[in-house]
Amino acid sequence: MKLTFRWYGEDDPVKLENIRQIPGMTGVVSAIYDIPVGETWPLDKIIALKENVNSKGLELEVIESVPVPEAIKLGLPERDDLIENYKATIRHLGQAGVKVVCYNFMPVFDWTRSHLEHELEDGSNTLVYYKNQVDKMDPLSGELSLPGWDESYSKDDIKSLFDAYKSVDEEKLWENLTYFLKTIIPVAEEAGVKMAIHPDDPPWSIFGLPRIITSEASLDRLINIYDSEYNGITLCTGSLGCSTKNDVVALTEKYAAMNRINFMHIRNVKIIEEGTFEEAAHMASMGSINVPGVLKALHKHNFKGYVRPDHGRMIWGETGKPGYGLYDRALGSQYILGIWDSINN
Ligand code: DNO
Repeated sequence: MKLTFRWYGEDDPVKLENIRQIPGMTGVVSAIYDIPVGETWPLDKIIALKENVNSKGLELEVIESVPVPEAIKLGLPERDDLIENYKATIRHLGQAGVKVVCYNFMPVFDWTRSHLEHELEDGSNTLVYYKNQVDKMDPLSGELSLPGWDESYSKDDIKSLFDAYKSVDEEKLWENLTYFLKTIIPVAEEAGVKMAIHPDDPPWSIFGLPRIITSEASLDRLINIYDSEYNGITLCTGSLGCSTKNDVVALTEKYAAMNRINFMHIRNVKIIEEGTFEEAAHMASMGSINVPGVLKALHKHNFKGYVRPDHGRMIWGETGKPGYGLYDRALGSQYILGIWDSINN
């Protein structure tokens, strides 16, 4: 496996120099953040990003994310032009040596939590999802501000998006995803860029919007849309594993054997009850995810792909992007490598 670390560019309080000092870290996972969603990423910008990362002794082989515009998810007439732009971005990424693109197909909201700084007993803080609190939130109030959104929507934008999604149920969303993948994957194959869909986080419908990448059945359906290793998965242990319905070790085992895991996100979550969870340190006993079991499954299938420690808590007084501080993710990376080394030896 190749261990990587998510980095949000020059504005990230975590610096490339720090990432470089984490033992075993081969590269960063990043994106171009100042191009509006839907536009083609220019080759020169991608190359400048890559050169900057390389100059600090790190690789840039994984992009997370190239966001999919809502019009593609909604299947609006302008989707064809937007898909052309997306294809051009994939070609440019391939030319710059990028090997994997992580993306998602979640309507309107990316990952969603009820609190971003929930204090734990040890004084650290973490991201949590309490069902009873999310159920009370009103996305149309204009007051919601959650992490992970690739766009900041105004109250009016949100309202019109919710209206537009009234005619898109799960089946329609599958249809639109199918249309997208059938056009994109042949280009990804040519460009040498493996696509890796991120599961919905959490893996259930929120605010009445459809969510479809939630389970083994949906991952099976996804990979069967286009039979190619370029049409693969980001197996995110925390997103899938916050539902008791998903056995992430079994899922890792299955899709690693099929060579469809193009990217691994390793995160631990503690399920309080179905629908409610707290994010936890990577060590297995801190939460509900059997991280060593996941790594053993990857190892068994000789996994050579990219892995990143996903969300960490905020510890040692660090402040920054929720889930994406330096310290706890660095600790998580060493837990992952420790397990990997012990399997190897
Ligand atoms: C959360 C991330 C997601 C992910 C996107 C991929 O921390 O894993 O925001 O980057 O869903 O498109």
